[in-house]
Amino acid sequence: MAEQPTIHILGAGALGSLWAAQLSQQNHVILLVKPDTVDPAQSYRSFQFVDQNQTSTVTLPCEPSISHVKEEHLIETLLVFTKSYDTLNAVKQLAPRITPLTRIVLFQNGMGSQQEVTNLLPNNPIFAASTTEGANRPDKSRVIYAGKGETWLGSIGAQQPECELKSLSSLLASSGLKLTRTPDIWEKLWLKLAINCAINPYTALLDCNNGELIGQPLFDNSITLLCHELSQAMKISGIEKTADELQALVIDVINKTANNVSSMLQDVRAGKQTEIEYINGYIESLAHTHELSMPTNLWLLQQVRARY
Ligand code: KPL
Repeated sequence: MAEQPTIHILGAGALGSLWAAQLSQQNHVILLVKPDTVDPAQSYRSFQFVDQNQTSTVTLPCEPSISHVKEEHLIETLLVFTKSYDTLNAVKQLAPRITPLTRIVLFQNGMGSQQEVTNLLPNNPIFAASTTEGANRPDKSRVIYAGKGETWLGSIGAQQPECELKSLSSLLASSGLKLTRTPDIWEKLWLKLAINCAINPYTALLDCNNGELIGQPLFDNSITLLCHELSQAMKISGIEKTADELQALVIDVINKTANNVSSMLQDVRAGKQTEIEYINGYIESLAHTHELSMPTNLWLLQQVRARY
């Protein structure tokens, strides 16, 4: 029997655990976890995986996410689900196990962490994924697959032959999750970024679900201005979307995710650091570099910085 491919997963939060559970049905999946949580005598992790009304127990081997010595076990495929602000350091800490052939897939929200990793490892095959899969982790022992979505995958690192992307996408598709290859992953990342810029900070400041934004004066009075700024930022980055198109997209996502608590509001409520610097913060750094003024975005950024 052919040996199963090995996939390492860094960042076993809700989304990382969803992919780990799904991929482990046909692959050898190893979780990379904080070293102080790996017991050398019992290096396995278990969690309950709830998919619709079915609950199963998933048990996976784990290894420390920090490596000081050149390991025998080099990493072939690394899926990274850490928060955007942790990603660069998390990848650096695995450096002794990463070779120029290690392929890395980044699932981060926002923008900036992708460039940080491609700058760190300019010769590696690096890919980014943009996903609408919904999962949550009410506690460490339970992962709930809350809403089926879709994932787009594309290359962002050193130029790769098309067969590399094909082979990676068939490996990831063995999860059973819906996966689409795209030659234009940056555009997908940018659209997701714009949506996150236009929903997440408002929900954090107003402490409300996505669907409750419409009708709030703060949102209603500034969303058009913000969409103009976001359209300008996208144009600088080579992506043409009018402010009207962006605003229609934002309203559509708000309606489709009306009952969602945005990831930023979830972080705020859990007392965790938010990803604001990789969302509205990225837009502000672009505005700064190009000597442009994007006052609505800057105001949202400053308010979130000041409050959380
Ligand atoms: O991606 C999201 C997030 O919460 O980060 C949206 C699209 C806003 C859905 O909640």
